[in-house]
Amino acid sequence: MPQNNLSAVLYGINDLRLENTSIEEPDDDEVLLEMGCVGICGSDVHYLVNGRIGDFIVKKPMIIGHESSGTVAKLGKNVKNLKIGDRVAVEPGIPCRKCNFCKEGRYNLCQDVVFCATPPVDGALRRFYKHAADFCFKLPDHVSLEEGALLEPLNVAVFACKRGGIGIDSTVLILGAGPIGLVSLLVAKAMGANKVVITDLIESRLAMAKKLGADATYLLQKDKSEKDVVADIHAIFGDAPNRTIEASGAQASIRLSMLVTKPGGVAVLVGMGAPEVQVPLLSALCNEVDIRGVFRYANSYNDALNLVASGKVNVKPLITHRYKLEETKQAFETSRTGADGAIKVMIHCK
Ligand code: NAD
Ligand code: 572
Ligand code: ZN
Repeated sequence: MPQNNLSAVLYGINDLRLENTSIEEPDDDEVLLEMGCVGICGSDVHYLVNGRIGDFIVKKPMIIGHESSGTVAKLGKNVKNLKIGDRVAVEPGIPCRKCNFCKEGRYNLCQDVVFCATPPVDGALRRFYKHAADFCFKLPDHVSLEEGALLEPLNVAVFACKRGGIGIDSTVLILGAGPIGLVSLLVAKAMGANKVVITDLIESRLAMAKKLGADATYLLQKDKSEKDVVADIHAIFGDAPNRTIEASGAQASIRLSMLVTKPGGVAVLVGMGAPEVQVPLLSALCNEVDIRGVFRYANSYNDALNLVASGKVNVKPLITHRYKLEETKQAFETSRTGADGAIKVMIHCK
């Protein structure tokens, strides 16, 4: 096995370095992976630009990347579910497995989760990376390593749509057409939603949404009143949407999710922006609009993989840019600036 373990190490604000790190030995229940693909997530860029997200601060060098896939290179002695050469998608958060949240299956709420590239935990953007074998999902031959990496954001969407109870009677508004809004669109359609409409401030993002199958798009204009925006969206649906997925984190959009959703409907909050926002809570209360938060995902990797493997969801068009591991800095620059209509930037580690 080659000894090179080129890794993308974040030292602090705007200080991302490519350097060799040691190849770790897998523990008994782990596998060593030769990494295939790592997608860049908005949170990776946020750590690079700001050195922190809320209380999670990059205080010591941290390997970045949590949307990943790879090929099994070595097996820990207890591993039964995988063999050398298997290609896998990596579920990046390992919960404690012991607390009540874990035991109840709501392991995304585990307070002791170890999540790739959330400080101080190292991530997966390197040539070799070890991971718990039961958080690796074997990819069928016809599912690529790129698709394997994209299963991570796809899981956020699967979980959000499940939280929203989306089905054939759903009329769905998605607020924000970034990667998370776009995968939510794909999953809502795959789960049978009757109509899916998506909004953004950026025309090119809506163009991608159209390409991915949105029934309609709505370009938000910042100077339009909230009341007029609600009326416009109701006109597009011919009614109010009974499900809304907020995927921008912007206050204006979180407010809209509560105002625009049909009485008795559900507003699913995925976007994370400011820790405190002003919202029309009384309106949500009086209209019995259920507000449901989403924190990452739990028990959804198999569902996300099945959606891709069955062809019900095609995530490939989301990838707008591809780079080699050696080009990581350029890859982050493309993702940060959104240059050239960048949506999902994918890094190939081999
Ligand atoms: P992104 O920044 O690429 O996309 C957000 C999109 O929202 C952009 O296209 C932007 O133009 C658009 N937008 C901004 N203001 C808007 C407004 N007022 N109305 C409509 N659209 C608006 O981010 P992303 O990677 O797609 O992630 C979306 C959000 O989801 C982020 O806040 C991210 O932190 C969050 N997120 C949360 C979880 C979770 O577990 N809850 C997981 C992943 C991502
Ligand atoms: O794919 C997982 C993921 N989670 C995001 C953002 C992007 N990608 N979250 C937003 C930030 N939070 S956090 O709680 N945190 C930094 C741990 O503020 C996690 C979920
Ligand atoms: Zn992410």
